[in-house]
Amino acid sequence: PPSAPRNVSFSLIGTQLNLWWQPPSDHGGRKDLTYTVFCQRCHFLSCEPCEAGVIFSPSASGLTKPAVDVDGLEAYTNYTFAVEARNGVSGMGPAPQRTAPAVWVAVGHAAPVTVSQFVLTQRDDSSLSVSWLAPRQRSRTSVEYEVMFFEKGEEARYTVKHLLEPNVTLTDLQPDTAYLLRVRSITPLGPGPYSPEQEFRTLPPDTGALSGGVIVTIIFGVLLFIGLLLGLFIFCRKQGRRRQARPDYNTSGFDREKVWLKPYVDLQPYDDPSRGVLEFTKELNVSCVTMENVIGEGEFGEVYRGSLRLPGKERIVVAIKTLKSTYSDSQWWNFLREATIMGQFNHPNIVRLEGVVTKRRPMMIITEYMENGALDTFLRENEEKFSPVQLVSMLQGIASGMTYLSEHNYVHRDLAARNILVTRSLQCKVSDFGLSRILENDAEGTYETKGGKIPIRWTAPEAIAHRIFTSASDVWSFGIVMWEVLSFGDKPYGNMTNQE
Ligand code: 30K
Repeated sequence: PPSAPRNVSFSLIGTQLNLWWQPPSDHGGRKDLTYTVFCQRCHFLSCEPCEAGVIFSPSASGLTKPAVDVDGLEAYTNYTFAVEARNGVSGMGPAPQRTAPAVWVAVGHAAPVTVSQFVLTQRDDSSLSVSWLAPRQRSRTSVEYEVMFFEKGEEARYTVKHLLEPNVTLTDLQPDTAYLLRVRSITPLGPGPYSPEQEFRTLPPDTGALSGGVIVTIIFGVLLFIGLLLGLFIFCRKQGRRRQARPDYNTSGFDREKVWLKPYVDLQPYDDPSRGVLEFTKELNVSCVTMENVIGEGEFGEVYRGSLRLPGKERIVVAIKTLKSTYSDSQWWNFLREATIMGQFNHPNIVRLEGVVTKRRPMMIITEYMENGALDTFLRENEEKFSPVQLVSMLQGIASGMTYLSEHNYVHRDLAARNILVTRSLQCKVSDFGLSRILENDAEGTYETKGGKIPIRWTAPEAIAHRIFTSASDVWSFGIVMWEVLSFGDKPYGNMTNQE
């Protein structure tokens, strides 16, 4: 029998995988070598054989060439692929290792696909309804469609519509006129190619006189509609009154649903910052908190790994930021500010606050534990180990956290890979809030005029020059983070000085 194939490699574009490998070093002295590919779908450490929807071309077994294309993988799913070499005497007698080490493939977003098979579902003299075949979708990938249409011969005056479903109704069209439309699908990986142009024509204007019966029907219809509107209006007013009369159950302020999409509240308006903290965070009993070992440096003191055991709840692993005993007023203020801000957010890509200890020393901010630590060091330590799709899905997570922050009117001002934390499953979460005044302990906060240090390499020009920090300048920093991530943690602008 042959030995195992060598160096199994792959490339992944969207959900389309290409696998190839090198032939075994020992063919067993025969010429009837073939390969078989085994596919498993994995969730954490448990794997099961791939379902029938995964298609191998030319086939999964009996391959004579050392390569195969795999289609029909599901987005956001992990797979392993093992390649076995066989020949006519495989299975007879003791066999050497004939399967190459399995490769692990983490599929991210699906790539957009060309849409086809347009059908005109309805039309009249001013509208056209068209649907098309949704690309074969075995995944939860979000797909949107972009329709571009224009009157035939008037290509320069086109209109673009975005849709979540594979159909569109174009309205306010000219009667008896031909329209051309093109459609493309868009996934988080970007837009796909446009479909070929499709031509549809509106009906000629309807000039037929209305018969008496039709007029009576229309009058009834209009009356019924007005009645419905009135009913709805009265119903809504009653509901509104009932809601106003209802008492506010939760006065502790820890009900995060309440702050959904409302601007975050800063500590600034409180005379006594400790009161502000009470409104948005949970004061924990120190006896529930166990500190284990130091995992890094925070802005105000050491960060520990530890555990939190709340009464009646399971023990959870947490990170504990401490405020060193020699704190200054401004450090104390920023420490409380970070907890207050973090306590108002609730999003999968924002580091979650478990609670605070402010009544005992050292003061502590207790947050979720992130198994892979800070993104910049994590990438540097794992250079070239992730596929572009994995890197882009990290960035997608950061973008989603930042979108959430901007929706709550929060400007981060220090978005950088060093301030992003990574979970075991490579999910990225934004951290380091409340530093928006002074970046006291960020080593990158170098340039200083009145108003504090600025991390030059990450900061938008208008923020450097005029201190105009907005969500738009956070977007600039996100651009720098994209560069950091795709370069596996290189320093932006390399060896150039901040001045350059
Ligand atoms: O698990 C962790 N949860 C955290 C919550 C961690 C850190 C923070 N805040 C820091 C974020 C980065 N910023 C830099 C200016 C300072 C504040 C909040 C956290 C860490 C961690 C601790 C200190 C610095 C950076 C990250 C963490 N480090 C780890 C290292 C780790 N978790 C898990 C493993 C590990 O192995 C080396």
